[in-house]
Amino acid sequence: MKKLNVGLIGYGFMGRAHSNAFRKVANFFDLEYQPVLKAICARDADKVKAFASKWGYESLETDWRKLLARDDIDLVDIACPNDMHKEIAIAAAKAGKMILCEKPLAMNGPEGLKMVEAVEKAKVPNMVWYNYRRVPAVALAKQLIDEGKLGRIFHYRAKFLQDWTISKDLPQGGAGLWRLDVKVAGSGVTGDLLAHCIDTALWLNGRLDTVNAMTETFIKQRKHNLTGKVEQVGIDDACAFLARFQNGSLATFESTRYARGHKALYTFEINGEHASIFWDLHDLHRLQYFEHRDEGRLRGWRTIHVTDGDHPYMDKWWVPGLQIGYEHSFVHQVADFLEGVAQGKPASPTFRDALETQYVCDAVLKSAKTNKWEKVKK
Ligand code: SOE
Repeated sequence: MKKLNVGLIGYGFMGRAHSNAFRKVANFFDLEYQPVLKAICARDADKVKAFASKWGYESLETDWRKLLARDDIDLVDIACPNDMHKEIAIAAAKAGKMILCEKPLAMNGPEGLKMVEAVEKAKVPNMVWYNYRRVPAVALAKQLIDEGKLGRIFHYRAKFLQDWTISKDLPQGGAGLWRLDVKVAGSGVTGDLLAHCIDTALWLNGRLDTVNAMTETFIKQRKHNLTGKVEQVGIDDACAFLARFQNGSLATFESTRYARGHKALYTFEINGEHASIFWDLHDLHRLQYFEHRDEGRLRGWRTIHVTDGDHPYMDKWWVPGLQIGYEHSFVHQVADFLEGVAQGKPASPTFRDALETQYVCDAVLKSAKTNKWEKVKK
């Protein structure tokens, strides 16, 4: 196996999810390349040291520019807050590194476009961590749709519901809470949660043409962790939008961090001419499927336990019937990326694919302001 040296930037929740994937992938997949945890980089020297020792990184940096200047780093993984993505990605492309970037690609479309131009100019392999595409049940949904089992698609319905920001005493900004600070996150639930729903939707059902959205910020002011002052909240706490796909189907998307009782309820349902599909992140190893062409007396929603050897990715894990979970979607994504590197074929979503999601987010946020239908930039 050829070694591929990884330099990870950021050690939060996503830094852990990615590190775990790099460590496990070669144990389960037969690949030409094996990731090596070469260096971890973040600003806080003590924390970065602790992270390096816990996860087995060989070295550490506290300045990402130094990481990019190193000859022994092949791949840069950007897992730090959104406002840093653009600068690091462009510099990493110029340094000729392969780049993985945490979602969303950027703060907005124009930033994302510059990142796309940089990686395409440098011709470096690149991918964005929209991990839910790699949940076997979601990948199975993609197979069924591509095989034409659903026929013409009429409806797409997606939701991503959480409840962790309801308290008005929760501050904004700083480690762990930068998602509430618009200057760092770019937007609220639109870029953080709906971006996942949009990415999956574009993958499963094609391009989105137009959107009509509403957003709300329920708590207008919060103490900022870095300044210690009470400041305006600039993110969208909740967002719902209607959309039309290029294939003529109609869609509704909803996301909030104010749905008491829901921690990470990502669901989607697709209704086609012959069949329907429903998926739920809380039950991620199952796909619900309704087939109208079944014999009438037996017709009904069936629950497919997506754990058999002929289900996507499942032959790489245990024996049929034993399920896997959230962390494995990241392992699959690294496996696909490395396979792509070996074969010279980009693994999706590339930066360019993810730019499409960014453009949908931009149109959604614009529509919430103008109160009008907005076209998605192509
Ligand atoms: C937010 O709470 C969050 O962690 C997102 O940032 C992730 O992308 C999502 O997968 C789970 O929720």
